Amino acid sequence: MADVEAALDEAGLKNPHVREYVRHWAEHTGAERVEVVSASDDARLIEESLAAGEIFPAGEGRYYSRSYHKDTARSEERTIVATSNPDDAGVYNNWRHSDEMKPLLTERMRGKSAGKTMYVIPYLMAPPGSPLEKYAAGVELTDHRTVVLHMIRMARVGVEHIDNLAEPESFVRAVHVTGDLEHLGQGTPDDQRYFVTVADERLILHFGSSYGGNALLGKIAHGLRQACYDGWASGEFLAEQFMLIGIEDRETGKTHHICGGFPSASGKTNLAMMLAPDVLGERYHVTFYGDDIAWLWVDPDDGRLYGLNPEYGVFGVAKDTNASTNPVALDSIEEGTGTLFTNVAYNTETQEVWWEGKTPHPPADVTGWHDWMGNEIADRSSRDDSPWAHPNSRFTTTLANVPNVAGDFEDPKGVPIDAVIFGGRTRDREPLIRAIHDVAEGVYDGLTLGAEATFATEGIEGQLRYDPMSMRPFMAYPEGAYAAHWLKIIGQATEQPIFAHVNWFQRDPDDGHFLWPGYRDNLRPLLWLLQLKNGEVEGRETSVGILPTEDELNLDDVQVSAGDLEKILSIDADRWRQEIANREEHLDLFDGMPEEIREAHRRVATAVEDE
Ligand code: GTP
Ligand code: SPV
Ligand code: MN
Repeated sequence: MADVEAALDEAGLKNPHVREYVRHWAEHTGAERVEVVSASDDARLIEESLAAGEIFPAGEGRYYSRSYHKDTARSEERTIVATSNPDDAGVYNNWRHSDEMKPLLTERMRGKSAGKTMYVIPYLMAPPGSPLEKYAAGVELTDHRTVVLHMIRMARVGVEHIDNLAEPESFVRAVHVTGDLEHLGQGTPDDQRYFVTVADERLILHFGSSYGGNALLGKIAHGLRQACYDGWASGEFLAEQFMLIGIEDRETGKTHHICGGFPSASGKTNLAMMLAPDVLGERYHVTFYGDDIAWLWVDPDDGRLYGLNPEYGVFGVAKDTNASTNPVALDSIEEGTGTLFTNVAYNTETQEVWWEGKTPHPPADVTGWHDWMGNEIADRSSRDDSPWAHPNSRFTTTLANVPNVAGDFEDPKGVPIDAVIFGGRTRDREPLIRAIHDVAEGVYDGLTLGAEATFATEGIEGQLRYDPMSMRPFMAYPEGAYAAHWLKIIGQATEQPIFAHVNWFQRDPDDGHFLWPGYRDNLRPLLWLLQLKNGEVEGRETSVGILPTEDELNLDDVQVSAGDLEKILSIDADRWRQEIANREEHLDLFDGMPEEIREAHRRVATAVEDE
């Protein structure tokens, strides 16, 4: 049995509620040792992980890890929000009663950390001093050292974050037990995994994965699911899967802030790290605030909507990251940054890493190269053209490494929001950008965000589905109440943001090429949106919003054909009429959708009918 008291004393961890929680779970999971972690332990933990063969060097000051091959993405099916109130059941939150889930998870975790170290990770999901700080403190317990290394990069980690709480018992209890990954029946009818947030007890119990959102509990389970619930229960804020950027105009000296939701693996990190196109680079500079989560609240003093990033790092998709798509990302993960790569391809001789799209072709000399599962590329049959890296392979780096991180990214208040955008992978229908003036229509637009699912979730890549506000996998309470809460929070703002829908992913139906070059060029439609808000351009009214005219959009040096441009700046009325019918069905799924949202739908439907 672990000497829990000694470990807690040694770390100087005094909060009696935290001590009791650690004691309880150490005993329950049968952990052999307990160790309290602070960010300053990183170098030692890295050494231990290297020595144990859990991670490998990937050049100077960078590391590589591989997860179990059936454990590479979030599982939506196995993810559950539990409470004691059946009214909390929504369409997407997979609600179950806590009386059912807590005993089930408790049983599943019993004795499962035997022989292992249980790491105690006190963390804070907010800049210190934030008005939302009381929702931000948590303690993750995990029996997986690589999870600790990730948490140190992704969250503010240290005993100081939980020892001086205004309400010492009020921290999120986040328990992660890995289990025997080789015998959990991932994806079979006998799947043993469970990822449960007991939202009304602020208790997170995740069993059966050591990957990403299943295991880094500060990020997805707390920062999104739990915070989504807390924001609603308290009536104080929104927690959304949103990126958050600043666009600085060096000519006017003004910075505007835009936040927005795109479903998993649909471009948030890339947008947040955007380097302005060369021709616009003298004038505009994009600053990074957040790439995956924003907490939004309204300051009654100035009536503005504020957004803050609760995270401290980036867990980014590797695929297609290269010097032309995202040079900022490459700088953020260069040697010496402490970056951890997961499930990319790895060269055991040179310690290099590679992923699809890093270079146009894989390395010609395959000596030493291994695919993400650890199989030697040289041993492959010539018919095997499966990717070297897993499509959901990732890099983990801390915000301090991101060259365009905003100077005030740790401002406890966050930053005032000028625009809210929604987008996703939509191969047709959605134009490059359409601005929405009315707030109810903006919220309606987010709720009816339809896009293709990606490899960030197991088993559903490419399926077109609705993903309200990009929160479908993280929704914690019923959608009707969620819509009402959005209207309430946004309604508190006296200076409201402009809403817009964007799409970088429209494709040619014949050859499948993307009609818009995307990435750095995505700044152009955003600049237009800010100009529209400031009354500098007028755009063109359509049934589904205001579109830029060709001359309003700055297109200097853009590689786009006239035909493709015309397509992404126009509305396909027939396709939209079909979409309205689908939305009708989608909205009918939800109980208690506010009348304002239904009205917005009717207005858009009538306009589309007349288009
Ligand atoms: P999560 O971390 O899963 O929430 O994803 P995310 O929304 O941050 O997505 P990310 O920016 O990591 O991008 C996911 C994938 O989309 C990567 O493979 C990118 O290369 C690709 N991508 C991002 N932006 C664009 C774009 O403008 N055009 C095209 N064609 N692909 C893009
Ligand atoms: C997502 O899937 O939306 C992510 C990655 O941001 S994970 O942390 O795995 O959820
Ligand atoms: Mn995400």
